[in-house]
Amino acid sequence: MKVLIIAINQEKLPLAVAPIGAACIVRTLEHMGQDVYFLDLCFSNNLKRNLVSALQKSDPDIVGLAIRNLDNCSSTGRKTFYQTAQRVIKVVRENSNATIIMGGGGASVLPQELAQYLDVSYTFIGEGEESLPAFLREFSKGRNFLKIPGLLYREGGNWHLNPPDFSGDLDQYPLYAYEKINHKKYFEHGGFIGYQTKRGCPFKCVYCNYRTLEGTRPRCRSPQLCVDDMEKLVRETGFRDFFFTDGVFNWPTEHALAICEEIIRRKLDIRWIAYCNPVGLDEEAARTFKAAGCVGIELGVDAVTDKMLENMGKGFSRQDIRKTYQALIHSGIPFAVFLLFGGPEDSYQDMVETQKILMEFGKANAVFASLGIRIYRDAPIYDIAIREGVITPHTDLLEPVFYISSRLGEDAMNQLDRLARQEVTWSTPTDWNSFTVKSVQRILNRFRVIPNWKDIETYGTHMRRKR
Ligand code: B12
Ligand code: SF4
Repeated sequence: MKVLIIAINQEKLPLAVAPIGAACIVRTLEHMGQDVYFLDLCFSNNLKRNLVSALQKSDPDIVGLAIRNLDNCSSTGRKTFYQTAQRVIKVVRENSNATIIMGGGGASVLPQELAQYLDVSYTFIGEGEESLPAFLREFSKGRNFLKIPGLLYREGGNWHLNPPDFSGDLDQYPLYAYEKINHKKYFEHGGFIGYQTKRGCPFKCVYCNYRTLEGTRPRCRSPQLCVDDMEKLVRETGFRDFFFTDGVFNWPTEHALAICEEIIRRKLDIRWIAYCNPVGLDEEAARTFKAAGCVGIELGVDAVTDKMLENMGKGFSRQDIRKTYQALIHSGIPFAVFLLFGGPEDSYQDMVETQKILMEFGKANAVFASLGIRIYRDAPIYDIAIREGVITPHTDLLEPVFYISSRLGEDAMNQLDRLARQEVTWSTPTDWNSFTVKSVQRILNRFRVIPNWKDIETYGTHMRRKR
């Protein structure tokens, strides 16, 4: 069977993200002995021509769409991307008889909505290393899809959804097909070598849907294998800047530390950035991260006041945030703090207090404050939004719907903007969508300033969009 995998991700700012999920699928298929072709549309200037040419070359029986993003999850300056998948499907259907399947982070978050909108009969939720091979075996033989984990499929006009399986052992999976990715191009657009050290997050943040994508039990790839892979990626690609794509890199802490110790032991000369959580990010962890090449931490704090930490389900305390601030400041690792306002019962008072408390803790290189929670069906916020009448069970969530606490008035975004303007390192989506910031990002990407937020203090006041 011939399979063509198409990576659909055309968002290039703040940085272009290499399609490592699609490349995992390519490698899995190669290991099965399938004829597999790969097309990455990220830098395509002529989608139709590139598609037609790939279809002619590969003559596929199956076309697999890797859909990474549906939208930018931003309540202000909203952008949706799923229409690109629709354009791709139109060209595929006009130019081949292949069966279309789809997967990826974007497809997994709202599979029913997307499958119906795009009229695609097979959608994979979550990871594909086990489910896709199982599907292909059934596809060519019995066509009994009942046991394929995480598959949403249409049979006789009815939709069936099999629960995903999160028991796969990451040590058994091969390294993704890195050689199929044009790393040079991604690096020119601020990109990194993406690398995943684990799947699964045990935290219960109110807005998060990662349990559907990866499960809730951390499954770690052994530190030795991770560093073997990283050595190989450096050697084979010639690049050395990594982004750990784990939802929380520093949890379980022992795993993150073991990877860092292995990097240090092998003297692997890399630079890396990761998403971290204040739980367990203490002085020792920060020192070890720095020694292992960490050049930036993106700290998912979201809330700071006791009430909002509780309501956002964060699982850490204000004291944990304070300790992590101190540890990062002492270590000298640049860090950016991400805040998400608008959660249940959030108020202007909480916003003001949040800024005051964080400024008392010290200075982060950047604070990114956004407003409004993108509602997904399988995130805890869904039930709250139903209860409060923000949505009904019939609301179409493909076109993004945001939860914003009713205690914040119509003017919430302006209030947040005004607050952010009081601190030079703070910014909001109003700034990120401005022409000036986009131009600055392009320049920083071009000169490979990483992380691209580390010097915001020097240009922060100029990036404010005039209101
Ligand atoms: C790390 C990450 C980032 C990093 C990426 C860093 C880097 N250099 O790689 C950064 C911070 C840059 C980022 C940015 C954005 N991200 Co992001 N990101 C993630 C995260 C946490 C991991 C993605 C990843 O690389 N996973 C590892 C790979 C190996 O797994 P995978 O891609 O899921 O692939 C597996 C399966 O999906 C499946 N699969 C994949 N393709 C296919 C195809 C077929 C045919 C099949 C069968 C299976 C299959 O098999 C693969 C192997 O198991 C996910 C959430 C998550 N937990 O998955 C969000 C996520 C993908 N991001 C999301 C979004 C929205 C964005 C942004 C648009 C946010 C913004 N406002 O700017 C930007 C877009 C940037 C861009 N240019 O694309 C959303 C997408 C959903 C949506 N609503 O659209 C997600 C799902 C988070 C969420 N909110 O739910 N992101
Ligand atoms: S937001 Fe981060 S810490 Fe919270 S549940 Fe999701 S992945 Fe885990």
